[in-house]
Amino acid sequence: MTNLHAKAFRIAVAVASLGLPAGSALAAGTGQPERWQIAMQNPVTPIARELNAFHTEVMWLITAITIFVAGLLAYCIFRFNERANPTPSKTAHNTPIEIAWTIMPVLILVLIAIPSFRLLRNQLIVPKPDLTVKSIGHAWYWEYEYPADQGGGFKFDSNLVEEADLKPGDLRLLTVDNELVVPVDKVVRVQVTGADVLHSFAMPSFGIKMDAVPGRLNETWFKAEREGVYHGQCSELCGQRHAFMPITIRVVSQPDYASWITQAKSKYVAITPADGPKFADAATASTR
Ligand SMILES: [Cu+2]
Repeated sequence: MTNLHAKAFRIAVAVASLGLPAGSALAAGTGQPERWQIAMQNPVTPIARELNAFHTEVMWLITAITIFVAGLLAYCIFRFNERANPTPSKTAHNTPIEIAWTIMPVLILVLIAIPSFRLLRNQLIVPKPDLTVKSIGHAWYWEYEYPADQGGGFKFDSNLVEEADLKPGDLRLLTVDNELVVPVDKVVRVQVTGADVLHSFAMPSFGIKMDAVPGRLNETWFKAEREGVYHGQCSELCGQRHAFMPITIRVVSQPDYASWITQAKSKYVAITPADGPKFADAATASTR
């Protein structure tokens, strides 16, 4: 097979596997990108599932509209060109058609707006959180804080593992030294801010992306339904090492989370009062 054929074959396989459920183990495409991936990463949260479903619905709608418009265009080109139709009609108006082509697009937009607004609402209104973590974007790494009132009270930096230091199984440009660890099946509220410039906290498999803005506290949430290691990246062009500040979230069982918290408390730096009031109420946190 030539390279081109091999590429076409892989794309065909990717297309064929789109509708299939992912295996029990974390497959490629879940929590990390996959070679020749053309669709979104496999969803692991209810929001990501809803987001992917909405994306697919709109794709089908776009495809139908594109085929319809291309068909009309082709029909006009072949049916009404100068040779096929030497004496053109002088018709300038047709009220029923004009009403139809005004109302139809409006109806299509309403059809898109309903699931779109529902999704936005589900993304923006955070359910009662079981855990709050704070994520601070720095040039060029992420810092995470676990509040004391939830058994944490520590903070740590999360840096990219450079290519020379990767161990087998690590992912180039995605593996970090200190992961954000959260329990499975719990609502995790993530408060996001920036320390210096704009960053964006994004996790494709969770369907979340939230700007990290200096001087502003944004929030988003997720409820991961499967244990595993999930990778994302800073998604706001933030400077020279923008491509080198990945986000890794490890989702573990509740007992594993409890033992991690115990270890982390002795491993990481305690949050001191000098760090200032870091955890705002949901009411004061901005989601815009
Ligand atoms: Cu950044």
